[in-house]
Amino acid sequence: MTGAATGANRFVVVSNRLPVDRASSGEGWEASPGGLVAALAPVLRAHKGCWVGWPGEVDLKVEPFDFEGIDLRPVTLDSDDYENFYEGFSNSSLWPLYHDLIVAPDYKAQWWEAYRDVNRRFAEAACAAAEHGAVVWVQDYQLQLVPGFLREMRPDLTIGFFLHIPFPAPDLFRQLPWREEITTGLAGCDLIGFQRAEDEQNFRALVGEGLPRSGTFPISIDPEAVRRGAQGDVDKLRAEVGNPRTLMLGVDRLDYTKGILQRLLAVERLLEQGKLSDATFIQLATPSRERIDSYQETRREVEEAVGRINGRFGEVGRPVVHYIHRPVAKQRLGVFYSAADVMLVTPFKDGMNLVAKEYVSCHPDGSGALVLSEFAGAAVELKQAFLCNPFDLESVEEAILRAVDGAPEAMRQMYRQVKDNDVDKWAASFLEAL
Ligand code: ADQ
Repeated sequence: MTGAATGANRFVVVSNRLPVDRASSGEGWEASPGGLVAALAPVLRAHKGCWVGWPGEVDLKVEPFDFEGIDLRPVTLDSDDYENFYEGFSNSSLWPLYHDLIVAPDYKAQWWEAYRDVNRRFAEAACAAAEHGAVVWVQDYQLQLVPGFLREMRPDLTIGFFLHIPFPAPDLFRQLPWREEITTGLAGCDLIGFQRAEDEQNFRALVGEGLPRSGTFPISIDPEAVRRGAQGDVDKLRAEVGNPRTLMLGVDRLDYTKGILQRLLAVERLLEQGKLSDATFIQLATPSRERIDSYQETRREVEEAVGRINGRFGEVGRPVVHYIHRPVAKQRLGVFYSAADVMLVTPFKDGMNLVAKEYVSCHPDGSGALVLSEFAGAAVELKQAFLCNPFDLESVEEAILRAVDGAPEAMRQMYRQVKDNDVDKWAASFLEAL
């Protein structure tokens, strides 16, 4: 299938979502919050680059357009694609499998076929954008077949792939009925990047040495940008929740991998035992993948626990848990991070977890404390956190109790870590290796 259309761009990023959302006014587009755009925008502008991805609304057909100097190439997904490729194979087969079966994956041939078709369309769109000899950087688990298709269609390209989520142990991966097709698809790239050395080892155990080359490139954030958002009124927020001695915070997509229920249960047990006094917990949980059963189940469990804990331990006008199930504006997140004495990041499994790094970046002065699951990729770099095992509630309780007293030196060390290893450095090191 060589001879596919050749475009005019020297650098092409391909990801499931374009880095823009429809403006809230309904007119035009606005940058979607996220470090990936911030990290790649300068490279894209400097190298006449473009971005291929889905604009985020089903059936939306949009012509390529320029957004702040970046050429965006929309790929249309219809409602069948959304159901089978996105909700189905990507998020009901691959997502649970790659997160070590926290819920059981479903494997359906119809989903797989949609995944293959949609991946082919993304590859075609990338080909149409890429000039001869261009560099194409494909992102994440939704697009693992794209490198293989690109290699077939356009042997002239240099192809990179980065996996944002964990790569499972070989024995788990082998469950996948289309395991050969996935590894063959990935093997189409020149360089594959992982968040942790363990993910890379899991992949190597399947494909052996040789091609493609691989590496570990832990993703990061732009700490300055997160802190700029922290300018709002921290004292006001604390006053709004009754000026507790300890303000605890959780910030997640509402996803079963994130261990939101487990941290609520740990807090509940501490309250039961009278070990946590004058503490308030704010949980921000942005809605996610809401049509999938396991997500609905997780939401029910979380909301039941919030209600129960407030019923048992709250007072009129003074709940113990404040729970927001709506997206919170990025600028406002910094205020929450800055105000929180203890940040609870307790995923069962997480590729990296940028929330942990965002929190640390709002505490350069050593204030605050981070409770962090040892199963988050971030635990490799943020070693000074209060590490815990979310499968063992006692370990979460202990970590919370220790965190209540603060950890100035640990916070300062982690701040330096994040500052010295920001998202620019991540992108630059991957692209240099490529
Ligand atoms: P996610 O699973 O989405 O990302 P995470 O890394 O924490 O998880 O990134 C979430 C982003 O969304 C953060 O920038 C955060 O600020 C924002 N966010 C989360 N909850 C929010 C809320 N309630 N309101 C507003 N904003 C919220 C996947 C992988 C991760 C990996 C990243 C990047 O699962 O392991 O770190 O990609 O590679």
